[in-house]
Amino acid sequence: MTRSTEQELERRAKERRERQASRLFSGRVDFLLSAPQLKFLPEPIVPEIAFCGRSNVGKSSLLNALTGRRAIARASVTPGRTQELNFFEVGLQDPNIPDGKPLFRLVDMPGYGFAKAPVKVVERWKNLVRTYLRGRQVLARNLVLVDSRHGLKEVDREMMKMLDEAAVGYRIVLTKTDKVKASELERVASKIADEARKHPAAFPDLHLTSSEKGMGIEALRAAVVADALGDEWFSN
Ligand SMILES: Nc1nc2c(ncn2[C@@H]2O[C@H](COP(=O)(O)OP(=O)(O)OP(=O)(O)O)[C@@H](O)[C@H]2O)c(=O)[nH]1
Ligand SMILES: [Mg+2]
Repeated sequence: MTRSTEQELERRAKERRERQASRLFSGRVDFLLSAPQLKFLPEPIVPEIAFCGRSNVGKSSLLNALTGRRAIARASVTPGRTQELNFFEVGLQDPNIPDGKPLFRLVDMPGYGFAKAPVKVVERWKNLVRTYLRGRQVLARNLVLVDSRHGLKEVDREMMKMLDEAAVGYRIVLTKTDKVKASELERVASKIADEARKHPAAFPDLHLTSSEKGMGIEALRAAVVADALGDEWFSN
């Protein structure tokens, strides 16, 4: 097989996975519950994928973009709006049972690093997030969102360190790429990739996304489905 045929086959396989993942996200997606405290977490019965990142980085917007819903996760103009762990259910294990178990869940986490929040509130979030991330058996993957205009901040590094320690693998997702010039994006991305290589639990490849323009969304859908359900889920 020539190299170009091989590349062509790879490209088609990638597109097929993206189509299958997009079809899954265009099916059932439901808000399950909001957990302001640990005791309100749902039963850990299916894999979960968590979305972490600084306040206002675009977690809720990315969740809306992935699920193709305009406002399933409230996207806010007021930073610090998401103060609970919000759970969303995707897919159905048995299509004949409409209110049956989902295939997996997405978890919208409270944003960190919001300067105006009172210390007590910040401590409470930190504790909630830390305990969830360290102790959740069904947590399959984290997405650490980073604003492509700002790059990594100290709070992001703290979060990455905590995930390294908890040995929870994470993907770094650059958000709002529509807001920066291509050259600037390249510079920021390569700097973050260099730093990611030093973090044992970080994936080496970054995801470049724009919830606004839809960039990188299909590829991220395929990655999320693979993380939650394994490569076996994709049929040939
Ligand atoms: N231009 C652009 N704006 C975006 C994008 N994603 C999010 N935003 C904007 O950024 C702001 C914050 O987005 P959210 O999705 O609410 O951010 P969040 O991380 O959920 O914020 P908290 O819940 O407060 O932690 C909103 O005004 C969004 O419209 C994007 O891809 N491009
Ligand atoms: Mg939010």
